[in-house]
Amino acid sequence: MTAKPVLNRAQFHTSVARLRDLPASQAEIAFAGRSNAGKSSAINLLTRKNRLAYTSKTPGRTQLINFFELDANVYLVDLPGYGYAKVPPEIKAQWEELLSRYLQERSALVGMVLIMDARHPLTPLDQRMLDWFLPRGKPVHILLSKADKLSGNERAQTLRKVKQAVAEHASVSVQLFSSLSRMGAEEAAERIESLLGPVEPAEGNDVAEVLAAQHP
Ligand SMILES: Nc1nc2c(ncn2[C@@H]2O[C@H](COP(=O)(O)OP(=O)(O)O)[C@@H](O)[C@H]2O)c(=O)[nH]1
Ligand SMILES: [Mg+2]
Repeated sequence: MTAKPVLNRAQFHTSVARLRDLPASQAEIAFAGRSNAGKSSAINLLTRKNRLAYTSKTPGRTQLINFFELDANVYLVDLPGYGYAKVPPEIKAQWEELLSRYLQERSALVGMVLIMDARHPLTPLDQRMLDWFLPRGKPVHILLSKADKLSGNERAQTLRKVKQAVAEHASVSVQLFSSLSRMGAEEAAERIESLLGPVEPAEGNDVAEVLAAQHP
């Protein structure tokens, strides 16, 4: 059993393109979001590593699942961005297969951070990510990103609207966030660290691993 994982220990571990290449993991938290929503910027800010996740003005390039190790067998997972208009249908189909199966089946996945541009929250593809993951009953923490681009009034309205939209799901929490102004950074880091720790062995682990974790 590890101590509580800390985001600023993040180190690049591996990138995978196929589910069968996923690394062994005890617990992981996945960051998801539309291309250009500010996911890489959020990961960089929260881990306090400026170039950990690649930040780009050209959206939609990353089709890989990137693993950043926070602690032994504990990962922050950067999922491929979605919603990029110019993606061909076969790539969209691959995306759907990869993301839906990862979200529905990955036993080590303890929670999801969903990054949505506060100016365009809950797009149909964001909704699909929720539809895939919410049935598992595990926590989802929504970051309404680029909140610096909204006025104080707009921020309050957007937060209220999104909270209302997800109110029926007790496992979902929502906050305002800005990588530029660092608004909400501390709240987000605390929430994510608490989702990850103390780390319970993943269901579906080999019984030997579970016993080893309980009796090191
Ligand atoms: N104003 C503002 N711009 C941001 C913020 N976060 C990201 N951006 C910009 O939005 C663009 C996409 O950000 P990126 O982190 O690469 O998004 P990703 O595609 O979701 O990984 C970049 O030009 C960033 O500089 C933010 O909090 N505020
Ligand atoms: Mg990115």
